[in-house]
Amino acid sequence: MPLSRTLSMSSLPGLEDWEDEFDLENTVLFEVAWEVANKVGGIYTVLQTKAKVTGDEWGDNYYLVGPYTEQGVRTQVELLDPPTLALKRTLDSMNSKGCKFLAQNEEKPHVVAHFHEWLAGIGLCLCRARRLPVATIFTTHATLLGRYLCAGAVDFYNNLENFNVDKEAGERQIYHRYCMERAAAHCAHVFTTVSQITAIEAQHLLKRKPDIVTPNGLNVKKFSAMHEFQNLHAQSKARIQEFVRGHFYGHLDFNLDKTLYFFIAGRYEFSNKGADIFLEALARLNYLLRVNGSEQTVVAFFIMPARTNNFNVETLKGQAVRKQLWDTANTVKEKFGRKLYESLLVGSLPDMNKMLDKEDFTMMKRAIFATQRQSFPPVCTHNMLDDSSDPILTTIRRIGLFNSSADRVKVIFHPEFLSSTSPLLPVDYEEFVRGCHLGVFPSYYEPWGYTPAECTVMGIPSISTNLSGFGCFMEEHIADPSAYGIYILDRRFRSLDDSCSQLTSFLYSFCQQSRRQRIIQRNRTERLSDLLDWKYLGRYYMSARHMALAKAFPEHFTYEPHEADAAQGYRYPRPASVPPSPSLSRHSSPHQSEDEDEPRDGLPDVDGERYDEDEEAAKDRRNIRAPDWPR
Ligand code: G6P
Ligand code: 1S3
Repeated sequence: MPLSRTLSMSSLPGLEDWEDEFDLENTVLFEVAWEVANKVGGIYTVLQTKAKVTGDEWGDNYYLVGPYTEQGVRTQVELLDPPTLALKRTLDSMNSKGCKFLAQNEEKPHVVAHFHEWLAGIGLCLCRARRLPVATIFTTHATLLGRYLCAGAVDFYNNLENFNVDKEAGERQIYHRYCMERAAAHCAHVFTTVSQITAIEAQHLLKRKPDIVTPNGLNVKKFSAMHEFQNLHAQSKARIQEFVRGHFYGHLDFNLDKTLYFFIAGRYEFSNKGADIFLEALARLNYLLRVNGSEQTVVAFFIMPARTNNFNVETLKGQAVRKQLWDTANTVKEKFGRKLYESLLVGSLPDMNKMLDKEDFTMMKRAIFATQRQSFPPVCTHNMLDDSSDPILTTIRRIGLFNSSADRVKVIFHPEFLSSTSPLLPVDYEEFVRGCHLGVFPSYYEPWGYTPAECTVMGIPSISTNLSGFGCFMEEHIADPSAYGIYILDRRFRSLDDSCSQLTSFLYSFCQQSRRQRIIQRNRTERLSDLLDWKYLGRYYMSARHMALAKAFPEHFTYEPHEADAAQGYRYPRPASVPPSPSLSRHSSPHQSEDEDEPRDGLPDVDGERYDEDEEAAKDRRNIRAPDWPR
């Protein structure tokens, strides 16, 4: 009796549930990676978020294999006895022989072993070399050589087919690792990668075309009401504002209500992740906002870990000064309140001249005095070990974004991942993203790119590129991405300078949106989250496993190739009731204030039309054209 499984995506308009019938009885799945319960980078996110859908499909027959780290075991692993006799015997045998294994027992299950990245790929090569009866899959999340080539000054995408791969790998002293990666790709029954653009790269650099593209998904948290995630934005923004109040003490001459928070985050690969072009665009944005007399201020955060020896004194002082002001205000408020209360108790209105005494004024003056500072607010929150050669700091020095009063764009480089226990900015990454207005990820090398995807599921607009897997995926599946707050920068067919101008124009037009337009746009962004849910994207991994089983055990399994292509041609429709770009839907009056912008009862007015979020979403569903899949 075949096990049947349905991937439900009923909230994606036009995309039907995906019924899958595949006999998984007596079949076991091992997923092997260096990042199992070991938080290093994006692959950890893939495995951790995917675990639920994979567990739903495979139940107790799903095993994740990773490195043993004390920290990982303490914080992420629940120790259990082996659930089956077969596994117990295998583990006992491994222990007694110093870790030699794979699958030898009487039950002889069909084993699928899925290896991620070259580090784990060596296991795959050994499986094949020893002719173990295992269906193997190799997924690369980036090619080693691609990452190295892009980090140098190489016109990568125009020369993909021309690289002498052995020579290039040798020159970069990664030949041994490159060979392992290439061997794993070739040994695997099924070779997959995370995006179409990386598939092309792999074809040229690893010399094998991936069989299936397995895009990365997320676990999407569903809110019962739209305003819930909007409220979270407001709450998290308030936490960021508190930090900004402290960081810019003595220079708080800008209106926090008209301040936008942009950010870039990720592995510190300066040009691969696009920090270079982002800084350049910020300098241009600063100029545009200044010459146009804009009231908006932008605070741009760079969250990229670098070598430091802790927070710097000036940054810590900023938060201490803010706290002191807060404490002073509270002390005075309490004294004031007590006097007011005493006065009311005896039935008289207080004499306002006697409400504050000399001591109160002295205390307040002292607190104000502490906010005097001779220097600009720091651009970096930490003491950097490589301060003079750090690429972000070097560029900031060159473009002169020093957080002066005249600057409309302020920069804060936080060279450490965020944590809710930080004395500086006590928020975790998710809370930080929710509080920001725009994520900016103008990567040059980005096989997938989880950062913009995370923004999307939290309803925060983002900028990605047509050189990132995420950007290409969204471009393919959404009729009008920018209307949904998904801005895709062209880094493929334009010069660096032209891309930078395009990025500047994205940033500048974002700054010109009213609060109401931002709220509407966030609603639309959040609506796309289903597209990035593993409940939908998990189907590609299923296909890869089925294909591997069919190749390794053809007498038991057959594979229907159309499964993998089931969603090709699917396009999420353009929002039904509004112009394609939010920058086109302006106020009828130029004098409308931010306060008037707030949508009342969820029914703001857009270009004279009444706007209703639910109505718009419903129209989207009605307007969807029949998808032309499967092909
Ligand atoms: C959410 C909240 C609103 C708040 C708004 C601020 O939508 O529900 O109460 O006014 O965020 O938006 P902004 O884009 O200005 O941060
Ligand atoms: C890689 O991690 P990275 O940031 O070094 O794998 C991630 C997960 O597949 C992917 O999202 C990212 O683009 C790759 O670059």
